[in-house]
Formats: sequence, C-alpha cells, structure tokens
Amino acid sequence: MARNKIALIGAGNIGGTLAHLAAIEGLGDVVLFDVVEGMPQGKALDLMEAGPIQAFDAEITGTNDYADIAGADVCIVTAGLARKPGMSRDDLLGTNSKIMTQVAAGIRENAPDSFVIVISNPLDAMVTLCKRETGFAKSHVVGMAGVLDSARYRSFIAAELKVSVESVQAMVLGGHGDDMVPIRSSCTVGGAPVAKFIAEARLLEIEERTRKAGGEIVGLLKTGSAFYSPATAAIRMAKSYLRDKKEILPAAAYLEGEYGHSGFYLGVPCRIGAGGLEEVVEFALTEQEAKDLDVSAAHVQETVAAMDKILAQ
Ligand code: TXD
Repeated sequence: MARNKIALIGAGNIGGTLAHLAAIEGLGDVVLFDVVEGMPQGKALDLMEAGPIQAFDAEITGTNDYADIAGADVCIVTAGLARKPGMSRDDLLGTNSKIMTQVAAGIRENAPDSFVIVISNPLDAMVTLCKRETGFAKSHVVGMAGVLDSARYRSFIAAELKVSVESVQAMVLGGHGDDMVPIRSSCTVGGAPVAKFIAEARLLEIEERTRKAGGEIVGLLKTGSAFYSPATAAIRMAKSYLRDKKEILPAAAYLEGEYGHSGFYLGVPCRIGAGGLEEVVEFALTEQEAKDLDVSAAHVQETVAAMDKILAQ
C-alpha cells in the first residue's frame, strides 16, 4: 500500500516544522513547496538526513514546482507573510490574499482530491478564500486555529493548577483574532468544571492571555510568530483525517446555519475523519458565549469583506 503524500505549501518556520513532525509521526511522504529557490530543497535534504537517526523512512522532497504536489492526500498551507511586532493578523490581508489565490490554483490543478488545512493569516479570511478559489467542497477545506488556541488555554490552566495538560479539556471557538471565544462552560479539569478550581478574576486573566497569546510570542521573537505549536496543531488535524480518527477538534469550518451563521468560516467543533470535515458539532453555549461568538463572527465577516474589496481592485 502506497504511503500517503503530504504537500506543505510554504516551507518557512511552520512548514519546516510540519515536515519534521509528519516524518516523525510516520504520516507519509512529504513534499515541501515554496517560491524561494533552494530553500525547500535544502530543508528536505536536511530532514532526509535525520531519517536514519529518528528511524523514519518518509521520502521528503523540496520543490518550487506545483506539479510535484500531484496526488497529495493532504495539503497544509502556510504560504504568506507572518506578523512582526505591532502588526495585527488583519494587517497581512492584502499580501496574503494575493498569495492564497496563487496557492489555491496550484492545489486545484495538482491535488484536486486533497484535504486542505489552511494556516496562513488572517486565518478565517484566508481559508474562506482558499475554499472559494479551489472550488473544493467544504468537507475538504478547513482552517487551523482552534486546536492551537485551545491548547494555549489548556496550557495556561494546567500551569496555574500544576496539573497535567492531559487533565485539562477546553475549546476556543470563533475567529482566530483577539475576540476569539474561550468556552469556559465546557472547560474541565479532571472532568470537573474549571470554575471549581480557579476564581473568576484569575480565569478572566487566563482567558485574556489566551486571546493575546499569539501577539505575546510575536513580541518576544520580534522576527516572526509562533511555529512549533501551530505546526503541532495542524498535524493533529491531518492525523485525524489520514487515520480516520473522527476526533472532535475546534477548527475553522464553512458554516451553513450552524451556530446561527452561514456563508463564511468560523472556528467551531468539527468531527474530522476520512470524509474530511464530516460534521460541525453543535452544543449549547451560555448566553454570553453565544453573544461573544456572534461578535467574533461579525469581525470575520468584516475581514472577508475587506479582503473582497482588496481583491476587486
Ligand atoms: O493559528 C494560526 N493559524 C496562525 C497562523 C499561527 C501562527 C502563524 N500563522 C500564520 O502562518 C502566519 O501569520 C503566516 O501567515 C503563516 C506562516 O507562518 P510562518 O511562521 O511559517 O511564516 P514564514 O516562516 O515566513 O513562512 C512563510 C513561507 C515563506 O517561506 C515564504 O517564502 C512562503 O511562505 N511564501 C510562499 N509559498 C508559496 N507560494 C507563495 N506565493 C509564497 N509567498 C511566500
């Protein structure tokens, strides 16, 4: 049985980390694509040479030619600019929407049956554009943000309580922006509601830190944004697809009435299996959480409208 093929569109900080994680996890052969001559090829060679040490046999190649992603089972898109200190994710809209249009054409023409996971920011607008430009079904184009944002929420709570991260379950929904929505009502520690362990004021501080966690790292790195945790999050989603795990993971999905919204992408609980996004899972939110989700959705719609204006120029 042939190995799966994973195409990484963008071989920068996240792309290189994705390639390494995919090889270690044995997800399949990996093709790194980038527009920078030599860079994807160099990273692929470097990773291949790690194979004997880590005992992975994945074929890892680098290319500047979309034809080399032919037949990919999964495409993970990180192509685009990353934030610098002082920049919002929306500041990347102009440049990255033009890049995403090219990327979507490359995927449409060479990997028409692939499951596409978009990472590029501003995430919710970029994944909306990717679906539009590929013409793929909503089941096969999703955005990675919620798994990362939820992991941030979980890690802060675990650190606060000095418990295993595996004992903290939580979801962050909505757009991948400063108005993302940590869903406290379904956040548990050892199966019990988090509010039984952490006071309201401290929980509010943790939830605010979760919303701003991306910017916190950009401020520290100064030359770019987070890449280990975003890559790890996307690999979790790819694994649920490739191994038909049917995990329920927070991800940006194209809504058609779920959570009261339609016609754009928003971070919601998704069942991801061999059918791609198999189901948007709806569960009751508190009144405040539902209101916050609507605010976040409105911001996503504004960003998509701004993107459409730029693309129409
Ligand atoms: O949770 C999330 N979704 C976010 C996403 C988490 C962290 C980072 N987020 C965004 O991912 C970030 O704001 C960027 O928009 C992307 C990629 O971040 P990364 O840190 O990997 O950026 P790099 O290191 O600059 O890599 C981007 C690569 C770089 O090598 C460019 O040469 C390449 O993209 N690039 C292209 N590849 C293909 N096609 C085109 N046109 C192209 N233009 C640039």
